Amino acid sequence: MKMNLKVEGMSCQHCVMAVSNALFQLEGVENVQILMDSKAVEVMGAGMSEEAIRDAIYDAGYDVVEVEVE
Ligand SMILES: [Cu+2]
Repeated sequence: MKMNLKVEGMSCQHCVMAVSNALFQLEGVENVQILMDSKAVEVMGAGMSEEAIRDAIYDAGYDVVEVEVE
């Protein structure tokens, strides 16, 4: 399973690490790829919860503006 998110608010490598760390704490998340310039966050894994992913990113201080599940 793969989710493509668009996340607002990431402005440096610290932000990228914060989002990445928050996602890796979640159940089912196996890999995370972030392209800061295009605000793209790709989350790969099995049995992931979209709600948990949204909450984790929000709690880290960023906004999810789009989610596409592949
Ligand atoms: Cu930053």
